[in-house]
Amino acid sequence: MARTILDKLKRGLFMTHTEFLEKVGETFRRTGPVEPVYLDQLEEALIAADTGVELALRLVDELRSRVRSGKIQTAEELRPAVREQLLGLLQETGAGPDTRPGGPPRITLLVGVNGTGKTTTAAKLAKRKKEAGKSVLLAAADTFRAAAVDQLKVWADRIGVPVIHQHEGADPAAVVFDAIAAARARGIDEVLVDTAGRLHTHANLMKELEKVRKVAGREVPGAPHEVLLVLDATTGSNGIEQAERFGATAGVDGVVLTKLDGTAKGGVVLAIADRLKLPVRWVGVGEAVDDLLPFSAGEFVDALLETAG
Ligand SMILES: Nc1nc2c(ncn2[C@@H]2O[C@H](COP(=O)(O)OP(=O)(O)OP(=O)(O)O)[C@@H](O)[C@H]2O)c(=O)[nH]1
Ligand SMILES: [Mg+2]
Repeated sequence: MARTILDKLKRGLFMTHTEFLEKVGETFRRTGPVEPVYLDQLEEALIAADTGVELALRLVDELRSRVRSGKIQTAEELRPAVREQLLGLLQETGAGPDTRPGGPPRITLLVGVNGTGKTTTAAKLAKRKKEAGKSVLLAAADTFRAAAVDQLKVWADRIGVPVIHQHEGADPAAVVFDAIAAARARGIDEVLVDTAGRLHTHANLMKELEKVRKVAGREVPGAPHEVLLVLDATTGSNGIEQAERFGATAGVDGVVLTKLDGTAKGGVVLAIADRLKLPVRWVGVGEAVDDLLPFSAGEFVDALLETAG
């Protein structure tokens, strides 16, 4: 398993040979006393990798002061120092899958703007949970487009889990209500709710999500137990802005970062931890149903730094 995430991440990170890899690699291959230019290069590389300017400056300033005070003396000490910084940042948010119990049924909402990978992730998660021995039900609460229900049905058939849906234009909260009733009747452990990424306006979408949350909470104490914001890693810092818009109203408490196979800008993981203070719980590394991996801070940082050669 550990190999899988490293290999897939590395494949993703290798796809585009960015400045990050060149510059960080260059810095980490240095030997002897630390020169100011090494740290400048590291700073540029972090910025180029979409960590966000503020974070890059903060991390490298901290290294600079350690160099000044003599705590870091040689270039060889830079890589472990950066590793420790990045790990610390990620671990603060409690990165990794959410293990808090809930339910039954335990309710998870998948939210996010259109096209980020909510429906695919709902299917991938359903398969993982099923394989972990849980009974799972999918709720098709994206009623905005008829195709959304069909897409979820195709996935559900493929992985062999039931899906609760209504007609196009139905009230998503009613779909969730039905799904919870069905889950109760069938003794299902987990309900995964796929939601719409786009409505006529952002305010409508937020209102709709709020209603879904309310209905879930009324039907099952403590629900929704998990609200996962699905973010597309290839959108870089735009994704962070989307997240800020979503987070406040939708009660998001974790992130699924999709399409990490299609970007060399893995730094967005760090930006999520720093700016949103949200844990990355899962990463999507491809379009197939098995291409969802539990996020591990250690594996991620190693993949990032190892790739930098
Ligand atoms: N390469 C790659 N593609 C992904 C990943 N996750 C999702 N996709 C693709 O992204 C596209 C959009 O995925 P959906 O799951 O339909 O996204 P959505 O958020 O449900 O979209 P809307 O319902 O329109 O808001 C599809 O072509 C997926 O196959 C991933 O981790 N890697
Ligand atoms: Mg969808």
